[in-house]
Amino acid sequence: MLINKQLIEEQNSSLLANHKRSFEFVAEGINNLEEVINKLVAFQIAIPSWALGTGGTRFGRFSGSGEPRSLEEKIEDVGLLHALNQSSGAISLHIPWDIPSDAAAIKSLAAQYGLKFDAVNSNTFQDQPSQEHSYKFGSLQHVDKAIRKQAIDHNIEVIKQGVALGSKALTVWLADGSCFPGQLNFRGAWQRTYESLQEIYAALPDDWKVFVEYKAFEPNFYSMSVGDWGQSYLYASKLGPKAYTLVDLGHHLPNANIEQIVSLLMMENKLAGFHFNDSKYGDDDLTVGSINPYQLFLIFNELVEGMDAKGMNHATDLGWMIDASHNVKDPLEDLLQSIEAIMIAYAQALLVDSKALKAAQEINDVVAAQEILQTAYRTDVRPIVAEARRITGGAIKPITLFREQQVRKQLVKARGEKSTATGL
Ligand SMILES: [Mn+2]
Repeated sequence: MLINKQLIEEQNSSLLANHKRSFEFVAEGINNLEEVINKLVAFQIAIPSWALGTGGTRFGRFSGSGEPRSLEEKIEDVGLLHALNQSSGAISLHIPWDIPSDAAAIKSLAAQYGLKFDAVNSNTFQDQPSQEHSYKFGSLQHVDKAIRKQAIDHNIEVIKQGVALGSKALTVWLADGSCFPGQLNFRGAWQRTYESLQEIYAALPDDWKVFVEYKAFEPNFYSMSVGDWGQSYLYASKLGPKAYTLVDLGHHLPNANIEQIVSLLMMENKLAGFHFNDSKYGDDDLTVGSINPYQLFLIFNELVEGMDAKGMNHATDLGWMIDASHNVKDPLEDLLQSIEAIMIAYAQALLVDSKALKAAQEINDVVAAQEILQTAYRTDVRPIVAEARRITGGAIKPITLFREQQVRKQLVKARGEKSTATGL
């Protein structure tokens, strides 16, 4: 379903007087207001095709209702989010969960909703019914050459699917690793993974990138073949200029300084982009900003500082994706919250007085440095983010509109009480 533009306008006009008041109150203290709003308008975050249904845990999955039953319906859902917030103008597909039967038709359907295709994701972490060999003991790292070949061929197939959709990057996340000491020779596993990645790299079109995503643990609990940013960086640097490191916020050991990782990867031109989510303990895939919004702000602070130092375009030079999905919320409301959290953190980072911060750092004024960062972080930028949505035709209050219009109820009516998102 499409959200009627008129409904958005009607809701906005009923909220306009209050909105203007809070907007003007914050806006008064911001020198570069126009620039901040333009940057917020340009900033788009890709929605993963696997986040549109209710996520499961390893203990089970409680399906929601009215989940998208096909790729077409997933695109429809992302279109709905984008109509509401004007900030989710891209979709990231997971192959083979979402193989388009007719790429041209899917591409034009997405275009109707104003959506582009972000990075395509391969999957060698589970066996598909049709496949010959099992990935039980790994894919690109496997000791058996035939299994490595199957995994390489799959990645090349994903690139082909992505080319047909106008995507420009392949994300490789490997579940490969070992669960027990002695199971793997670390150098052997590294070398085999590297050689497999080289073959995939060779199949990339000229204007494509490959993102090597790392994860500290799970599903393997002793070693992961791409376990941290150092290992990913090693692969990416040896592979060549089209290979980058992808940072998934939930893929670190507890208390890792992610903002420092981001800063250094950017310094070396090896940061691909993000999978946003939040976590308390491990790879919890919780709503972005739900646990640690200050960390999210600090990451954006490094991003803005680092991108500006290199003259990068915030909106287009890195890949911005959500990778979160959970059990207990309506997935669309969850995604609206995640996008809002990202936009808030980005807006706050744009407010940091970077000159004053640099000056404080030069004289070791630790107190002033903290004050500068926290002044930006403690600014309530929600009206600024809402204004960026409003002027582009989005809703001042997306979740309220989603609820008032009983969007989920309409989706259930169209798709059924017991529809389960494909791939989940
Ligand atoms: Mn991820």
